[in-house]
Amino acid sequence: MGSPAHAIYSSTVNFSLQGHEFQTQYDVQLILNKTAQSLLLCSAACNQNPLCRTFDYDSSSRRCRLFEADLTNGAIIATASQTSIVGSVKLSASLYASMYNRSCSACQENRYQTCSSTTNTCQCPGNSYWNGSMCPLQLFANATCSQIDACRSDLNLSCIINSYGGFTQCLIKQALSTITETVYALWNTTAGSNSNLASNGSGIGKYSSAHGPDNVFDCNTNTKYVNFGGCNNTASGSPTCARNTGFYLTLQRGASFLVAFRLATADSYPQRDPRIISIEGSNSNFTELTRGSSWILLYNGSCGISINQTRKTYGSIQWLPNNSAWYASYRFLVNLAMNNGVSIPFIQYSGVELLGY
Ligand SMILES: [Ca+2]
Repeated sequence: MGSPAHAIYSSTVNFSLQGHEFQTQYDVQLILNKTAQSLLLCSAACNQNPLCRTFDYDSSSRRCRLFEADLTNGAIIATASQTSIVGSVKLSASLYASMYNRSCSACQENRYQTCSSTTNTCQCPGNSYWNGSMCPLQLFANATCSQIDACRSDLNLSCIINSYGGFTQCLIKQALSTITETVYALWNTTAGSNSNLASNGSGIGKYSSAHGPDNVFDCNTNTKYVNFGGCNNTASGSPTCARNTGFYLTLQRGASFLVAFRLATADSYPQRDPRIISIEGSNSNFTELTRGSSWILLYNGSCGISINQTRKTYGSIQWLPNNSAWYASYRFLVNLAMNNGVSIPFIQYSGVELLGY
């Protein structure tokens, strides 16, 4: 065999002692489970699949299993069958160095790197990442990671700074709220200012008794949150009714890393939809959450709802710029509605989805 970097679909394999099989940490890492007539054919099947890093073969049952895992997230274990053996594809930096990021001709018919059709360069194969010298396997949920692409992107995992900021972890983006959050309604409140709690009823400083803040996180666009804010005429309203209203909550799941959000419209007039909103975060004690100084501004801008958007549907996802901190509490305020000078009696929305880690 010539220089490994130029070898065509070749690999070197280390074999275990007889009486061993391979055990993956994650079931998804089993690529193939079939029968093969010989160890050589099973070994060849692994070699031909760039994802295969380990295989095991039992010459009695002829079971041939190919795995994406290696010894970083799998183990060679003893088994009752003395005819079972494990093969591990031998990997070293020299196999990767001569081709990474080069034109695809450098990795043609090579199992260690694949040609990216978008950049026409040699890149790490699926579920692995370039760490500067090799293509180690991407990591699974909660694993410690040190670079942005080190986590299994096919499982929606990203490498995120954890709540202590000391190391990073592979985490999955998800909705941060549950349907049983306790939500406090606000009026006459702007980012940085003290919170004014709204009570239920009709008119100034009230939210609708029938459409309270608990409807924001109930995952149901048929229910809405209606806040009258400073509006003293709940029938005809005014052009500025319900500006600077919203809510705050302390997430039941605890400190979370908010990266994006989206809002859903309610059932009636689109002029009553929110347009510009602010989001602040806090780790202060519950009793301090009414103080403006407890809150740190994370977002101020479009809420993602479009003009005359279809009723009871979500607007586009809005991303927070450069949020790098974890907060347990979030304050959400609507600064401006869609009314554009038209009188409205209140501001309404059917849901807010907070997305993060
Ligand atoms: Ca709702």
